[in-house]
Amino acid sequence: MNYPVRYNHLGYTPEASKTFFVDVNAFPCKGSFSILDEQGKVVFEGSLREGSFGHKGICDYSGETLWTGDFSAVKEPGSYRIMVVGKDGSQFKTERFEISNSWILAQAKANIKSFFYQRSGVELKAEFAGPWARPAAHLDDNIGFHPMMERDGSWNAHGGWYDAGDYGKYIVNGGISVGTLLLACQMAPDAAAVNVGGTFDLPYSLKEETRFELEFFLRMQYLDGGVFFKVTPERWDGFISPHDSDMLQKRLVLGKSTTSTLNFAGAVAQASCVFRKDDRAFADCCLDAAIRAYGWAVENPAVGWPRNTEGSGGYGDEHYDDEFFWTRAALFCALNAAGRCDDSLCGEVRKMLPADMDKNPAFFGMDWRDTQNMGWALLALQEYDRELQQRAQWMLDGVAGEILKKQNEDAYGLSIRKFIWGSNGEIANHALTLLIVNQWKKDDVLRSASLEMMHFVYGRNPVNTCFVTGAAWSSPMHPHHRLSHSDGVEEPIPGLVVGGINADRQDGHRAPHYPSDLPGLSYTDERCSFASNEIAINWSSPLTAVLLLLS
Ligand code: 9MR
Repeated sequence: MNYPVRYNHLGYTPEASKTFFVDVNAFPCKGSFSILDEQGKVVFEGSLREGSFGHKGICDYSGETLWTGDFSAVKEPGSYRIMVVGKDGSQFKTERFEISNSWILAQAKANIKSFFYQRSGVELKAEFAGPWARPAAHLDDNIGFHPMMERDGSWNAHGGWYDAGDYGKYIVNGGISVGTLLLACQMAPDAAAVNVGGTFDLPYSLKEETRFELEFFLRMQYLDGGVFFKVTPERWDGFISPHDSDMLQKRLVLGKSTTSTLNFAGAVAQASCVFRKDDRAFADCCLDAAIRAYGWAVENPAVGWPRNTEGSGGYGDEHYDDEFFWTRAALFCALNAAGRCDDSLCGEVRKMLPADMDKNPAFFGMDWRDTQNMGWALLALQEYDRELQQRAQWMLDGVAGEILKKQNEDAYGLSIRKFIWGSNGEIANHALTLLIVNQWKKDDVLRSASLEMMHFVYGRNPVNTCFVTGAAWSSPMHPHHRLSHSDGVEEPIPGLVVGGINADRQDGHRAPHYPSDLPGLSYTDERCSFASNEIAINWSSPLTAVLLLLS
């Protein structure tokens, strides 16, 4: 029998709304349900209502007819199951889940730790990494330039996070990822400063983990201010360890582009604000690097991506206005935070920001290609310039309203309208937009709506999967992730969110076994499915941010 109940496999929080759905096509039922406690005792009985959110009838992307059970009245922390009774009298009980305040923070910490596991070039010691310990490899501290660059010499591109399931290290994508995490540090400074802890205690906080990536970023800047695009193996690696990859092939530096230089500038300018109180020298160094990068981009406003995908992804983007906006917004905040509002550069970028805003209306979320929401968020959250702040808050308020409207029209409470590559990242980014607005609106509706989106990521979805490794009974076991497949450990590295449902199925040639042709069932827990089951730092970062803000 297909699993007929859609619920958050981790759990719910005591005070929030708690709903689940039953697919009544798969399980014709009587319309009543019970909540069972740890001893199997019925603690709540309720009736299912037809439809889910504002949606009634058949969910077009999954073919399901969903009815909703609401047990928000159960507030007592503990471990529970849902039970529904079929028309034929059969009973269906879910696995256990919790009602608690702690699962969100525990998941936030697991997510933060997943960045530690993505570290390149350094040893991961068993005391911190447990069974996933590994020796230092891919040092990248003395590597050559790609032949496309027609350039001799070598470069120190040590450190940084692997981007995803592959061993590339990219500035585009690294930028939006570290930028999103820095935004979380800014919005939830206390939570971002807490040590990660967990099974293999890590004495790092989110803030410190972001610094690991930022230090790699600083190494990728050339003397002229421009920033290299990526570190790539010559050819795509097989599913081997970093150490074995070192035995087989070289790694090379490739770039520079306007996008990589501006991703760098935006992110390190943000870093100069976040680190200013703790480490002024580092903050100044970041600000200086951001200014030099911006200067390069102004001189070189349309240098394209390197157009090489022989050993790593493309991240091709030839639209630069959004990156300029992000950078100018970040520089404006960083110069003010450094007490340099009288610098001519601060005045210059201030003058250009209204036109940047005209050109780059906010989207529902940000991603590696469209970064303008970072600009909007930074301006909405700053207090140096009231006019810019008000305009940015007004823009994002409007977007949040649209997200809420869309959420209520969808059977699963999503505001996305298509499942694309990395849909879980997009869902998390929409949730993050709501929580950014919540910073000044303090409206519980925004918080609840973002939690509803988390329910999808953690199990309440048509493929009945908790999309984060190591989190629940239904978590992926075979992510498209070279580190997880080459370490001899059966369990994948924990805390990583996979891309999730992707109706475009770009991996068709690898013959993955998708459960059906329906768009909403385009997910399979198989290693070959890079289009649905890969992990990536830019999907983990908004998820981490949302969980931290909800914790
Ligand atoms: O997330 C990226 C997605 O938006 C693109 O459509 C796709 C194809 O270009 O690439 C994705 O990014 C991959 C990158 O190119 C290489 N590392 C793995 C990334 C996640 O799959």
